[in-house]
Amino acid sequence: MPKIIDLRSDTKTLPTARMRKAMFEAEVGDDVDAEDPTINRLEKLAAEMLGKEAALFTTSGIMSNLLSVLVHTRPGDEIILGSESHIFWYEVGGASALGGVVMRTVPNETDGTIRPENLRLAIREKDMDFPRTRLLCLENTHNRCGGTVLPVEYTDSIAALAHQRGLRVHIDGARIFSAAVYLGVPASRLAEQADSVCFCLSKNLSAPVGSVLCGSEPFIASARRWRRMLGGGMRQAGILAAAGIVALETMVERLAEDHANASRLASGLAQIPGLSVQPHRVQTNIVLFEPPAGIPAEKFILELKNRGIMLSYMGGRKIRAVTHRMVNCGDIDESLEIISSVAAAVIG
Ligand code: TLP
Repeated sequence: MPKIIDLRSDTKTLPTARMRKAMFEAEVGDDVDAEDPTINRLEKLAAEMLGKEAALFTTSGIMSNLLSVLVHTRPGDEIILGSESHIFWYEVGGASALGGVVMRTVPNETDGTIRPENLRLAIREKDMDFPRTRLLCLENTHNRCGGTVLPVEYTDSIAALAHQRGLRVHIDGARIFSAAVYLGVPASRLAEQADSVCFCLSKNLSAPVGSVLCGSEPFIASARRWRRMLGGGMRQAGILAAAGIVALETMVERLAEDHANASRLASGLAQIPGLSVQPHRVQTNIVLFEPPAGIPAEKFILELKNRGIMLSYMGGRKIRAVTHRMVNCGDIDESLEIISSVAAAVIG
């Protein structure tokens, strides 16, 4: 079989040998009764790393985000989120379907931020006829904006604005450890002003399953009940949490390598005639680019797939490449050669 270089997502990473060993040896119990020592250990470690009182192991990033909406709001409330946010684009409308909230989007700038003036305008005054604006959702790093990092000062100030107006703040931090590594600060600093934050174990951190939602004790107690209602009480899931602990202990620092590979990829793409890419925008492990003029993105992706390079389609002309533990620097150079030859062939 020809070699495949899978740049579709960091969700494609497989568990490491150390993770599999930890899973095999994990001490487990019934987590619905909080009796799984390995899950309890993961939750304690995650809460510490994110600087929150408590944490909850969940099945996925989507479940963590949904739980956060369910706890912070009640049906009929309005939540504010970026127009490019994952919650709005890719979570099957769950916040509205299951939480009964109105999703109000405000434009995401290209760096993943939301302008304070746009937030101010979107927050409702108290009025008999209006829904209650209850929650601001941020995303760090920002997936559809190309893995961009929200600066600490920005998060602090936008959260302060939201709080002044009576909103709660949630951070979808699926890849927050990438942001922390990029900025050289602990992840807890990035979530300091947020009421809740979640991150994924099964993306850039390479664990096979799961996400962790962090917040205050009462917030997590309530999220635990909602998780149970959604059928997310997983019994002896310490087997999974064991890999999550290894992920937190061994996979965070190495993210810098993925970021370096993403930069290398972006700089290489910039040298290929016809492609459109902004290497200076690449901060973490996501690279967005466009195919040569006149070539539909989906067609270009298919051509590359036939040559063993797998990429994601992001709508319009946008193509996404994500670097991760299972692609090394040599794979990036090989990808660049193939992309270059396919680009030359389609330009003709
Ligand atoms: N993102 C995935 C999917 O969209 C396929 C990807 O490949 O990037 N928040 C953010 C910012 C995410 O990027 C994702 C997943 C999620 C939440 C949801 O996580 P899961 O898929 O574990 O529920």
